Amino acid sequence: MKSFLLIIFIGLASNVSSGEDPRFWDFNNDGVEDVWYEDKEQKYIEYLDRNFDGKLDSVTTFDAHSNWILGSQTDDDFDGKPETRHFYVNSQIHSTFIDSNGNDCSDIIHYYSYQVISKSLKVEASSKGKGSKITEVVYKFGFPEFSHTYVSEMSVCEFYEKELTKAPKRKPMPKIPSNSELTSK
Ligand SMILES: [Ca+2]
Ligand SMILES: [Ca+2]
Ligand SMILES: [Ca+2]
Repeated sequence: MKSFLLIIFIGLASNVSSGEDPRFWDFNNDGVEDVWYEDKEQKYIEYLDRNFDGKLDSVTTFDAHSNWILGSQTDDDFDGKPETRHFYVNSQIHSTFIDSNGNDCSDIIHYYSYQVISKSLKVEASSKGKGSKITEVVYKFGFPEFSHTYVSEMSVCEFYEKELTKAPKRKPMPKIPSNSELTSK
């Protein structure tokens, strides 16, 4: 681990001295870029290949002025398809919505309190063909403290849509004028 950090540090030092921000990195030195960045108006996007298989598995949007995270999408089973969306408030993780079976309705949802996992919901279609079965897990110190199961009249997709209304809306921070903009007024 120490040598890995040292390599990163040397890499950072050499890039910083060239006077330009690095826009991509090859972490494992296999000649394939593992992270790169794209600049957009008021934000920038980080593209990441966490398991070095050459396939993108994490896309995160940052506010360009504060560097706060606005939102991210990940492929956490590394099958090449993103299924997990992460929502943030003030750059802190608020909730994670996972579509485990690829039907465009998240069926596993995690909620966080001050960056610590607090509650999980798993929604399954009822075996009776109508409604759904929900398993709720409550955590303490990131470890399950208790769980219970209940039934809902709502379908998996209806339940997901109701939970999605609780997710924070993504909005870029207001643009902070640069020193040159302020002095030119
Ligand atoms: Ca690489
Ligand atoms: Ca990957
Ligand atoms: Ca996936």
